[in-house]
Amino acid sequence: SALPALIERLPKAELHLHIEGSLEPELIFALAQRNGVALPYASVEALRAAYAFTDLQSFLDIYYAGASVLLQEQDFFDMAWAYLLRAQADQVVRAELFFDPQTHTERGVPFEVVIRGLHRACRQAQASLGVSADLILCFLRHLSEEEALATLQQALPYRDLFIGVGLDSAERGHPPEKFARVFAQARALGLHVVAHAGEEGPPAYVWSALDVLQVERIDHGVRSVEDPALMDRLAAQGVPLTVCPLSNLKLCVVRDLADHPLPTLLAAGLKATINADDPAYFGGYLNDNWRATFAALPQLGPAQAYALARHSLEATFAPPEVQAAWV
Ligand code: ES4
Ligand code: ZN
Repeated sequence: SALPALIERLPKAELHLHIEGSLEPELIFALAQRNGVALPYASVEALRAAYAFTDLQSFLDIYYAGASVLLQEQDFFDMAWAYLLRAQADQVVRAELFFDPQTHTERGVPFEVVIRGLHRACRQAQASLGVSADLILCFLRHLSEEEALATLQQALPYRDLFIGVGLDSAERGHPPEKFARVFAQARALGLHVVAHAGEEGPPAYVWSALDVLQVERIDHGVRSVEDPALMDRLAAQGVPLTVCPLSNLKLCVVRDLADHPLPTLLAAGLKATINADDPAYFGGYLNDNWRATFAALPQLGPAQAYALARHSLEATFAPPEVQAAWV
C-alpha cells in the first residue's frame, strides 16, 4: 500500500524528544575520547548490547551514564545538531526538545554551557534546515522540589532561551503534586508547562498533572485508557498526548506493539501524537516509530496518519506566525 510513502512525506512535529536520549553510542564514544572521560564499556557494540531494558529505571541508569560524556558547550551543540539533521530527514518541521539540566549541573557542568550549546543548534536548525526548534527544561522528579526550584532560579537569566518546563525521570512514587510550587512559578513566568504522566504511573498522576500542575500537554499518558472518566476529560478538553510507541515497547509498558493503546486513544477522540522519546536507546527516530506502529496495528490507516500528523502540528507551542507556515 501507499501508507509507508504517506508516513514519510507527511510534515509533522516532534513534541516528546529527550535530547540526551538522542546521543548515539558512536557519539558517546567520540565525546568520551575528546573529553578524556573513561567509559565502563569497551566498544560501541558492547554499549549497544547493554540496551536491554526491563522497566523505566533500568533504562534511566544507562541513559544518565551516557550523558556523562557531555562537558563542553560544543558537545551539547553537536548532540542537538545530529538530532535536528535526523529530524529534518523525517519531515519534522517543528521540534520541541526536552533537556535535563540537573543531569549536567550535578556533575559540575554550568547551566549556561548546557543551554547555550543546545540553543545554538536550535537557531542554526531554523536558519539552515528550515526546522523550527525550541527547548523545554525538564525537572528530574526523583530529586526534590527544592532542587527543581533552585534549577528554575538558575535558568532565569536564560528565560528567553527556552519556552517551557516539563517533568521526567522515575515516575512511580514521585507524583506530579510533589512539584506544585515550581510549576506555579513557571506558569507565573509565562512558561509553557507539560509533564510525563501515565507512563508507568497510574491514571491518578494524569489527573494531578492536569489539576495541580495545570499542564497543557501530557507526555505519554497511555495508562489513561484504564480510566473512562479521565478519557472523557482528555477528549473534552482536547489535551494533547505525546505518545511514544517504541519507548513503551522497549520499557515493557506494553508487551507488544500490537497491544498498544494508540488506536483506542484515537477512537475515543483524544489528540494523540507519535513521538520518539529517546531514539538512540529505543531503536528508532520519528518515522521509525510511525512505521513500526502502523505495521503492528491494522486499525491504523491513512485517516489515522493524517489525524496524527495534524494533531502534532496543532499541539505545538510555536508562535501563530510560525504555525501558519504549516497549514
Ligand atoms: C524518559 Cl522514557 C522516559 N520516561 C521518563 N523520563 C525520561 N527521561 C528520558 N526518557
Ligand atoms: Zn519521555
